Amino acid sequence: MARILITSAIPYINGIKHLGNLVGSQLPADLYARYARARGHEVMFICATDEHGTPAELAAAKAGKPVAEYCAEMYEVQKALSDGFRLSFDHFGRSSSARNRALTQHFAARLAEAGLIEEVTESQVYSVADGRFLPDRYIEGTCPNCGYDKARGDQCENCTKQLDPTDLIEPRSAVSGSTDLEVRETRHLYLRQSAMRGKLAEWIDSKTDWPVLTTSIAKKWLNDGDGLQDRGITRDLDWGVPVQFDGAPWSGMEGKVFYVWFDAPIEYIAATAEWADANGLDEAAWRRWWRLDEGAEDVRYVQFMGKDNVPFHTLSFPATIMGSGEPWKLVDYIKSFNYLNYDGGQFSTSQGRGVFMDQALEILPADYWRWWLLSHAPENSDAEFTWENFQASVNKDLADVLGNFVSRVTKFCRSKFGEAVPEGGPDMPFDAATRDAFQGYMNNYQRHMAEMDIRKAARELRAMWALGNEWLQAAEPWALYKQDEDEAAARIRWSLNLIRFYAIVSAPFIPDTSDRVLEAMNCEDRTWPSGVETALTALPPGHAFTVPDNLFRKIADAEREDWQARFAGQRA
Ligand code: B3M
Ligand code: ZN
Repeated sequence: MARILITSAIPYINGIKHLGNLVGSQLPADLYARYARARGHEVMFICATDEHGTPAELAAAKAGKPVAEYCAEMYEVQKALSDGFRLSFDHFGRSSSARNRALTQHFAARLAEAGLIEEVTESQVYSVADGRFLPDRYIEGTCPNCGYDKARGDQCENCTKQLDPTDLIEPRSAVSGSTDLEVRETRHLYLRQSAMRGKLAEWIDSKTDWPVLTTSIAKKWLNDGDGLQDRGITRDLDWGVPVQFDGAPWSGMEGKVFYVWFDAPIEYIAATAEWADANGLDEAAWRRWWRLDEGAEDVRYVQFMGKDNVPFHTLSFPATIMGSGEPWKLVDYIKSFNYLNYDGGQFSTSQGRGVFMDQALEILPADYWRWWLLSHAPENSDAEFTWENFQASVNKDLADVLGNFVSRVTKFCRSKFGEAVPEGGPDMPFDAATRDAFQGYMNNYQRHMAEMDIRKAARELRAMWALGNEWLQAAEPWALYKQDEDEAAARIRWSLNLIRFYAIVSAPFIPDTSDRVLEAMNCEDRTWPSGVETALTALPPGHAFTVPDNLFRKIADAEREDWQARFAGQRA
């Protein structure tokens, strides 16, 4: 048994996430957490809301609410949705917590002691009407390259040219539209990441088992990008962790906050402390996951995230940890994801294009989405959600293969033998070839799950479902029943056991269905099967069960077309 610390990138507080966000970190992290627990490991699975920064402030202003109130409300909304998708976090924290404030200021103090923080004077655009400095992306104007009139100060969305705010023609505030802008000087603190280049490079080089997607991004930024330039870690904003060092001020930094990307990853640690607080546990309870000198030496730490978050997790956050000079746990493995596109384009939060977490649960239960998203996870390349593909996958894999097997077997048993596992015929399940094929799929499934090869794992699981169906088709207990009732009883007994087996091994993908099936099978023992053969004799003759309602319903063509039109854009 191992101890596994699992974190998912923490979603921004401003607004409900779409399915592309979900499959890029939280959902695969949940799959892995569930699998690790099922295999008997001690797991700490952490996520949180990322509550600081300009987007949170502006979203609150748009909603006409004080930002703290807005964040508290949106936290509840996001928490309810993660519960709805059955994301099994041990704790879902908040980056605005007192724990994170203290830890962020603690790390800042250690970095300052190590001489890794320096003061820099910058020129920045100030909006007189808004009474604030504007981050680059909140300055809009006409693109000097293509003439697009809604180009942002960091980039033109239309022609993708990278811009500086001063490049824009007729710049205006994206907050108020005001053109009363001036360039003012402001002082900020920088983290001297460049001083840690050698250490970071050595560390990344030692991670030879990381996925190519992760290391390629890390190395790109390390070697030829701007990723290791010294980085501003403070902002002229009201909302965030106040710039203090173990509670002590830094002259000239009054009224400023730490940059959201400085405090957000520290929230992984803070949320674990929040977990201890919420459960009435002491400091040692969370520190044993994070401090190498207090028990974390034997922890394996795995992070899940979308590819755009990789530089922050391979360079910036490790720089914070290493630079602190304290024995905090560094990540052992980073599983990163490409993007999920939506029906011929991209998911778009601003345009309301695609399916968002709340809408998904309004139209179908979580397991339908979990199965499709995980079995099509954007691992080696970007993936695309299409309604046709979703419909086909639900109707075939879930309804025709898994659902149908459970329904046929339990109903046939009830009608011929009653609602208990029938007795008679040979003990030995299946023929040897079927058993071996099963065991082969099972071995592959376990290997892929352990290696976080999600699509491959889904494929092996689907193969186990399909093999059961094919076998049953050929085994024909319904035809056999008239000639050889004992043999038919044996085949139904193995099939009922197979249902229980499916419920246990499929649980990381489709946990609600698994619960329903195990309840119907009257089975509380969820011990992971040690081998197919023993698993298929677990339910003895005479064991009572009930016939569950249909596990999955099919998606009709008309419904599919309806949804396709409904989610094409313009979400309210
Ligand atoms: N909130 C970006 C995102 O949701 C950011 C991740 C923080 S992880 C520490 O993609
Ligand atoms: Zn342009």
